Order: sequence, then structure tokens, then C-alpha cells
Amino acid sequence: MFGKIVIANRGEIGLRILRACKELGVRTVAVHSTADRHLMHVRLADESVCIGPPASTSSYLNIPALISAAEVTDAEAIHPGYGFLSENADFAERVEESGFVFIGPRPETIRMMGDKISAIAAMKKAGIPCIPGSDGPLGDDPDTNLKLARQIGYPVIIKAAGGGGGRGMRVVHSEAALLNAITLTQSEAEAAFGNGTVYLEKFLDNPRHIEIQVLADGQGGAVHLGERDCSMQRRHQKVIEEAPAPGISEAQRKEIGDRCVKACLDIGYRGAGTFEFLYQDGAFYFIEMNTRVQVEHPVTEMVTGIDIVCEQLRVAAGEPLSITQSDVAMRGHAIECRINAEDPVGFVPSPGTITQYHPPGGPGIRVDSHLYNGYSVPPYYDSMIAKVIAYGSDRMTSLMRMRMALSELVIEGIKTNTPLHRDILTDEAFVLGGTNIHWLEGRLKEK
Ligand code: MV4
Repeated sequence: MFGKIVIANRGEIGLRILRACKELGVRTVAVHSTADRHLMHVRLADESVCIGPPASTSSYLNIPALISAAEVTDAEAIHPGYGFLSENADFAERVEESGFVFIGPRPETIRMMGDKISAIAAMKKAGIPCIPGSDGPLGDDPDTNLKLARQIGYPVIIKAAGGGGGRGMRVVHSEAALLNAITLTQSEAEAAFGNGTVYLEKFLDNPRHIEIQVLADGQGGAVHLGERDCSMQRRHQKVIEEAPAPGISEAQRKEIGDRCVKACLDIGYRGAGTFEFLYQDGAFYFIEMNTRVQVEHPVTEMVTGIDIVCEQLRVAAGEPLSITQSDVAMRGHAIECRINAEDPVGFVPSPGTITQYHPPGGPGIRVDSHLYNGYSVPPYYDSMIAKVIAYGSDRMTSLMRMRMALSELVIEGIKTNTPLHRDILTDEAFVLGGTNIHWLEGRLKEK
């Protein structure tokens, strides 16, 4: 195992990584911006290094500053967390060139998954079900593109190869609109990602977003940890996640999970990863792969008992996975509510000082948060300030525990989206389970 690592992130995930390090006896270096001197994990880390001013581009995205911090503290590895540089192949490469371990997949793997066209091609080849589409970049010939879209059938969706997470997409409902939509998406993609390459897929109109968590050691060991349902989202920001996904049978889980494991072995995947699927009419369709630890990883940890961040550290240190597929069993149900510092109605960010903080507790309740009384939420970063996770023997039990937890939660001094969560948790459709990716936005429009 590593002797010392740099935690190249902030907030709740900085603290989550620090806790895994303490458990494994790994010393920690917290790097932080000037605005983040008072972060919980900076206080708890063995060492800390200030890496720049508040703006992310000058601190958490500042590659030379991060590598220098590893050098001056004599650390062995860098954990990128999620967001920031976690899926930046150039960063992973520069970390390794500088003689440190990047805690994540190989740079080539990150690069392949960053290009959505090459990701889909690799996954299709490995036996993962994909959406009918262009199977590669769209060319310049209008007649070829018109013919392809007609074959696939409208509506279709044009997506940027360099996009992902909801950026650079356009739905096309009729042949008359196709060519214009392609040109528009190409020029937007060129401007946004410096890559105008686009591809085309059949548009699925009412899917759920279900993803499979995997762990692989790059030495022939790979497992899946079942699925999460992340359909409860607004503007591509997840709001509530749960594991397992309502209505997915053990047989379906094994079928798609085994395919993901095989794909990991096929491409020599190393680390934690997530296969994102759209799920519609009983079928899974691959859309993207995430090569990082995800915000919603705790729901999987709760139902499997496996510590995903500890496994990330183990495989990055060159150890084999501590588990095989027969050691993995999903038991019970977990729901996660993302608590954001924002207005619950208008969704505008609400930074400021927390005058009163009381986290919930009791059986099955986990709170991943860096908050404490008197902490000031800075205005420079993502507004997520806490994750409340409720576990129970079945979905109803986890739901009842979550309602209780949110009734106990006190965060004063700033606005949070807790009222929105309380509202969703008592909605008939959510209680039933299996709502699709459009449900929340539709409901918000209604009210
Ligand atoms: C789609 C789709 C429907 N059909 N692809 C949005 C984010 C990116 N990861 C892929 N996305 C979508 N791709 C086809 N062929 C609908 C979405 C989509 C979506 C997907 C997952 C979670 C939330 C979403 C919200 C709007 C659209």
C-alpha cells in the first residue's frame, strides 16, 4: 500500500478519500485553494499545501501546482476524486511521467472513454448493448446522413464525440430538420470542445438512467457491484440515486453485469468505473463510461458492503482486488439524497456561513459531508454540501428512514434543497419507483 498520497479534490469527497486513507494507514496531503483553508479534510490531513487562489482553474485544475505538491511532500500517488481533473487523460499522463501513481485507469483508457465514439466502438466490440446509430462519426455527405437517419427512424439524436454528461446534443424529430441540426451541433461542438466530430443515435424518448459499478485490478480481476438508478435528475444534475434499481431482476442484473465485467477484462480496465446505460422497454443501451469514483458510490457501498474508495487505492497500489464476483451480494436497498446549497425553488446557489448544523442519525443512516457549525460554503465551487444515504432491508424501509433523516436534518444560515427532497420522497410516483429521466422536470413545471 502507498505510504502517502495527495488528495486532489475538496469538500465531501476530499473527506471521503481521507477516511479511506486513514483506514488503510496511508498518510494524506490535502491540497486546497485559499478559499478552502478551513475545509474539514484539510484540518484532518497529515499535511496540507495551498495550491492557489479560489478559482478552480488556478487551483484544483492547476496541473503544475498539483504535481509540485506531490513532489514537495514526497507523496507516491494522487487521488483525483470526481469532477476537476478526474477524467483528464493529459493530467493522468503527466502525473505518471512525473513518477507518481494516478489513482484511476491508465491514461489511454481515460482518453478512449472521453471520446464517446471510441468508447461506444470499444464497448460494442466487447459485447455491450448499444443504441442503433451511425457507429462512428458522421461524414459531410448529406445524402448518406439522410439515408442513415431514415433507416434508423426519427426521432434521432445528434451527439458530440467530445461531449457527454448532457453537453453537445440535439434531438431531431423530422427529416426536414436533420442537416441543419448536424451543422449546428458540429459548430457548437467545435466551439465547446475543440472537436466538431458528431455521431447519430436513435432517440429514446422515455428511458431511465441505470448504471453498473465495476472494479478491476488490471491483472485479470474484475467484478461488478450491481446497478444504481440515477433517473431522478434536473438539467443533467442527479438529485436522488438508489440501489438496486426498482424492477430489475436478479437475472437481468447478472446478464448486464457479466457483460460489463467481460468488457473490463477485454480493454484491460483498472480501477473503479461506471457503465452508464439508458434503460427502456426492458432493455439496456450503453451511452458512456465514467472512469472515476462517482458522487453516488455510497448507495452501492451500502448494499454490497464493499468500500469502493479503499479498492481504488488497493488496485492503484498494484494489489489484486480483494474480492471475486462470488463474494459480491446485493442485500437490502439504499437511497441517496444530494443536499445542495441552493434555493429549493429557483435553484440559484446559496453560499454563506452555516450557523446551525445537525446531521441525522439512527439505524441505516450515513451522512457524507464536510459540514460543521460555523463553516462557510464558498461561492466558487459546486453547490453540493452533503449526501444523506439511507439503508434498509427493502426499498420501503430505506425510504421511511430517509424521510426520518431529512426531518432531523438541520442546516441553517443558507438555503438548501432539502424541502425539494422531502417533497419528492412523499410523491406517489417516487414511492412506486421506476420514474424516468424526465419525471422530475415535468413535476417541477407542474408545481
Ligand atoms: C440520449 C437520450 C435519449 N436517446 N441518447 C444525456 C446525457 C448523456 N449522458 C446522454 N444523454 C441522453 N442521451 C439517446 N439516444 C437521452 C439523454 C438524456 C439523459 C440521459 C441520462 C440522464 C439524464 C438525461 C436527461 C436528458 C437526456
